[in-house]
Amino acid sequence: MPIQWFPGHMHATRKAIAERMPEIDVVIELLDARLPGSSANPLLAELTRGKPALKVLNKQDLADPQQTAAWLAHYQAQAGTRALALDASDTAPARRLIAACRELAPLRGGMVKPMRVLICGIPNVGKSTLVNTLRGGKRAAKTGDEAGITKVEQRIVLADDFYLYDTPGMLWPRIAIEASGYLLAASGAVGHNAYDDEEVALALLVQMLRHHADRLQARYKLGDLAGLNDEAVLAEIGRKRAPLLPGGRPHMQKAAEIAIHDFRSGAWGPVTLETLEEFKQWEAQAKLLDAEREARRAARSHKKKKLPQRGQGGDDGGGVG
Ligand SMILES: Nc1nc2c(ncn2[C@@H]2O[C@H](COP(=O)(O)OP(=O)(O)OP(=O)(O)O)[C@@H](O)[C@H]2O)c(=O)[nH]1
Ligand SMILES: [Mg+2]
Repeated sequence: MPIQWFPGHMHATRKAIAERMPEIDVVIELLDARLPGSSANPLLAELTRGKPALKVLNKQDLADPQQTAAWLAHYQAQAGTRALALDASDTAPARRLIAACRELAPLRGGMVKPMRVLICGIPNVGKSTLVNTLRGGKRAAKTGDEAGITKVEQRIVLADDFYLYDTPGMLWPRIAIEASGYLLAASGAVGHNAYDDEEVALALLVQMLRHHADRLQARYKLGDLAGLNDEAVLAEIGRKRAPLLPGGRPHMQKAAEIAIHDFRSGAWGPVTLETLEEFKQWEAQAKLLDAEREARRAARSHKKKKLPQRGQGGDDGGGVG
């Protein structure tokens, strides 16, 4: 089942960001470098349109450097946008963001016109970690490895003329690309009650088999990969890493939890789950499906309009004698 998660606190965040935008000079959107397309929030794109933008591919330490370079080039090419990759807990590179903000909004600065920077992105992507790093390691914002740690917008004063706004993680009301929903869940951006571990682990393994099959092979000592699909790999993980069920069957739920945990913790080594070309295809497919759905909806409502309405005269069957 496609994953959708847009609970009440995200409605509130959407409203809070919309209200804050008029006074924001630069928007820093954090993306997950392991899923640089799926973690880009279209709702944030809409809310922040027209503002100078800095795209940060965060968790670069967990991502494939070659893929990160390709995705950076893609985002750099967008108008009014700069992109860089980071490990949010690494101080020196994080501080480059401050210089980048000043370049993007050169007219801001000084006590009269302080720089106001909004930090936004999907849940669990590392926004608050980055804020703390920029504060020189002082824990200004609470962080944690689950979605929804930051509950309300928080203003952090970096310097007298430089303010940061840390915002709660936000997704969007309808995730049209099914694969993206699964990868977002795998990354920890989705509340646990909104997805099924096995479905997420299988989607994760599909992408791993496409792009980093050798890592799975090494981690789980899989032997020959030829002919192994996602389900077979998950079963193997279950056989190797979890107690077997009665009858010697692999425990697929446990295997799924192990796969997701290993991905999140970086136990597979640096991996990127989607290429730019692949993500563009997903987008095009989703658009097509949306257009088909819309056409069906229009046809249904057209048919409904043409059907004679009971009791409204003009037809044979509607009236009561
Ligand atoms: N490996 C790695 N882990 C990171 C990085 N940045 C953040 N994390 C971890 O990711 C988890 C989430 O970090 P937070 O800073 O709480 O994320 P957030 O975006 O503020 O999350 P919400 O407030 O829930 O939206 C924490 O366990 C961090 O330690 C990074 O660059 N690399
Ligand atoms: Mg946070």
